[in-house]
Amino acid sequence: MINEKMEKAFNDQINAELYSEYLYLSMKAYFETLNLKGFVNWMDVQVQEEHAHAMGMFDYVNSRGGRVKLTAIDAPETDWESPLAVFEHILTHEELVTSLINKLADVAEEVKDRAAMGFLNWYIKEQVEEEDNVGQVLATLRLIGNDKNALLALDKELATRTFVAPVIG
Ligand code: OFO
Repeated sequence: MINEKMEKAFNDQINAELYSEYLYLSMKAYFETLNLKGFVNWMDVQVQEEHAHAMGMFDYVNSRGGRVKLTAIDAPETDWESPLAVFEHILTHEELVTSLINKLADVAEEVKDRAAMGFLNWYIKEQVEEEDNVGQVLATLRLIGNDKNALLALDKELATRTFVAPVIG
């Protein structure tokens, strides 16, 4: 049976992951307005990944005899100045999520929930990957500057990203 404090911390993180899903969906809508379909695709993969992150915890709480309690999801931003501004926002956001996952792991340690500690290792590694993926696109966007052809080339590249359902835990 899951500890009450641990259960609450997981529920908070489920909300944060669903907020991430919502944020990327909003960014997808923004890129639709620019007709940059590769960026739209990249966001779509991100939306699916965030959903999987939330559901991984949803299923885990249930498997430990806990109770998932969903709460209101904050409204995400809807407008950005440029694709670069979007990716700067994403990096800041993912760094925040990394700190939230680390705090969740701290709770697991505090309540001596070894099973949860093991489970959360997957998320800790995933955050390294998330920040790296975003950082790579961000670095390219910084190089691109105002070069429209280079932006379209990047858009083509981002169109190739595909979603692979993660095996969590
Ligand atoms: Fe769930 O990793 Fe991004 O937010």
